[in-house]
Amino acid sequence: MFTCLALGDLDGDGYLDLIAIRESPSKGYYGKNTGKGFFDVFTEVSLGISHATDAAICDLDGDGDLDLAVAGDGPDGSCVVLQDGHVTVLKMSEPTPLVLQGGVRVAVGDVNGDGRLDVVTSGDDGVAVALQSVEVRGRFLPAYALSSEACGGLALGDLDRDGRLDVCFVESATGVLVSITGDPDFDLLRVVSLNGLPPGVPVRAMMVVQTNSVGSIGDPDFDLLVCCPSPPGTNTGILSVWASTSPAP
Ligand SMILES: [Ca+2]
Ligand SMILES: [Ca+2]
Ligand SMILES: [Ca+2]
Ligand SMILES: [Ca+2]
Repeated sequence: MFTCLALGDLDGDGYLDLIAIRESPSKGYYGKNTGKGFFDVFTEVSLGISHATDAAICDLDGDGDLDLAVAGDGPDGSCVVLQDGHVTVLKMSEPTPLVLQGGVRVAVGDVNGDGRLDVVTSGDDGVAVALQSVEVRGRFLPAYALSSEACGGLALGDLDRDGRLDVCFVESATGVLVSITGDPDFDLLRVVSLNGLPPGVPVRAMMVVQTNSVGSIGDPDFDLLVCCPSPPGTNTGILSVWASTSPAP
């Protein structure tokens, strides 16, 4: 079963390519966009983990080539796969497991403001962050937990506009939406903690949006969209909008 599709111009030819993640057996596939309306033969990308569920495409090590961060909720957790030099045929390095970091969702962003991208995952074991090493680009430190509750959804955005990315997720059992600074120097400070979702409802997806960019709420704050699937036997899901109305700092 395929669990994730992600787009990025991995070979740098100007056309968006495709990464597809299959959970079991756990594999990644790269489809090169030919630029003629279809994707070329899918080639396998080694992930080295079981139960891969989600992928983010980003230039993790800052060398100009797009890389992969992949969430996995098997015993060997998540991984990163760096691109090995800019070549005409995609060449990925051996996957590197992320220590102490499982999950079903993955996001990439610089959560501690050091200019290096970090990897965040969320899932039944909680939310974890692996900071990128300041000494060695592309190497990630053992993860630390932002929450040890079963969590759904994952999105990064600077909700309080203090210049640092915040990590947003829902603690599933209580339905509490959390936005927390991902920087360990800030002692896991919760920027926002909101009740409102029914306890126990799974979260399918979460986005941070700046709604003034689509003209609906009309202020420059970042707002959150949370999407929950329909409960069994019903055809009504939940789409929650958490609109920030805080004044400009
Ligand atoms: Ca391409
Ligand atoms: Ca790279
Ligand atoms: Ca960082
Ligand atoms: Ca912030």
